[in-house]
Amino acid sequence: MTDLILHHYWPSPFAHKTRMAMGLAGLPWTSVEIPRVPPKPLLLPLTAGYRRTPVLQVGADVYCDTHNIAQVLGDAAPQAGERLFPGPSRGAALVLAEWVDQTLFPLAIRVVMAEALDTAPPDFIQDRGDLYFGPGWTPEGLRSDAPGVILQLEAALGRLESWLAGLGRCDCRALSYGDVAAAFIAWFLRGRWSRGGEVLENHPYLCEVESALEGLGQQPAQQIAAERALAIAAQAVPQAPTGIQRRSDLAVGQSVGIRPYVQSSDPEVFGRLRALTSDRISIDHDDTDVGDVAVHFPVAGYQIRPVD
Ligand SMILES: N[C@@H](CCC(=O)N[C@@H](CS)C(=O)NCC(=O)O)C(=O)O
Repeated sequence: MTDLILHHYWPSPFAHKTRMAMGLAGLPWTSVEIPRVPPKPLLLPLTAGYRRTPVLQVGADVYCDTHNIAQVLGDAAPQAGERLFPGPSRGAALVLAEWVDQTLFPLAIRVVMAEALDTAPPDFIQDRGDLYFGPGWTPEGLRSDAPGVILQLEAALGRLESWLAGLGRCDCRALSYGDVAAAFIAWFLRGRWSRGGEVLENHPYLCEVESALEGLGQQPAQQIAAERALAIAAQAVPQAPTGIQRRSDLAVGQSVGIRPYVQSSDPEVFGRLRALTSDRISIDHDDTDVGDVAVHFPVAGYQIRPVD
């Protein structure tokens, strides 16, 4: 398989989830470091404007969102699939990953951001507030909600702990992607919230999977400059299949807009529909810096619409 190139920055929790997944899968990868806040002039030509982190590039195929990326990693090599999704664990792992992202992460980011209000650079706070909380959020509201949000976070962590306690892992006795999806929240809270370490002490199963995954390592095989990654895309041709594999009024080649289905400042991304399966939307995009690329999004959590 062509190199797996991860566009990321080290403090990103979602990137850490993907780095842990590659460590668990035993897949070598190439690192491209990107800025933490826009503009991201050496990333957006590849993604048609999607600005979140991480993004996985495989030649001229560009995969946005960790859910999408997890499936690519699972398919990258036979042993990678078995390591990420051992036995029958795939469904449980992916369902848990979605619950963590939709329920647990929104609570964790509120707690972390409320604490960071006084210390992080104002442009960073503004950018992340708009991205995660949507229009109309205020620092005062974030701060005054924090005590109740902490209670909700602890309740959700308790639920996660009881899930892990069943087998000592997310879904089977071996580590799986479900454990990765749980462990990155522990990594995020431990590193970015002053009470994170203390709260996690009450969650020994979560701490156990976190330390087992940290032990597998997350270092890249090599690091390259973003310009080099753009050149790799320019020299490659998208490999992903084309076609509509499900009932839909959309047609291949039609112009579409796609954006995360949440209240946020994410820009809508435009392109020509390349493929639609039950869990992936792919668009064709061209840019003077990279030529033709295929940009892939998950169906779950993203809204697609025809554009005239
Ligand atoms: N649903 C997305 C969420 C990704 C996400 O929110 N990532 C954060 C970083 S941890 C982000 O994009 N922050 C803004 C940025 O990097 O510009 C995924 O699973 O990949």
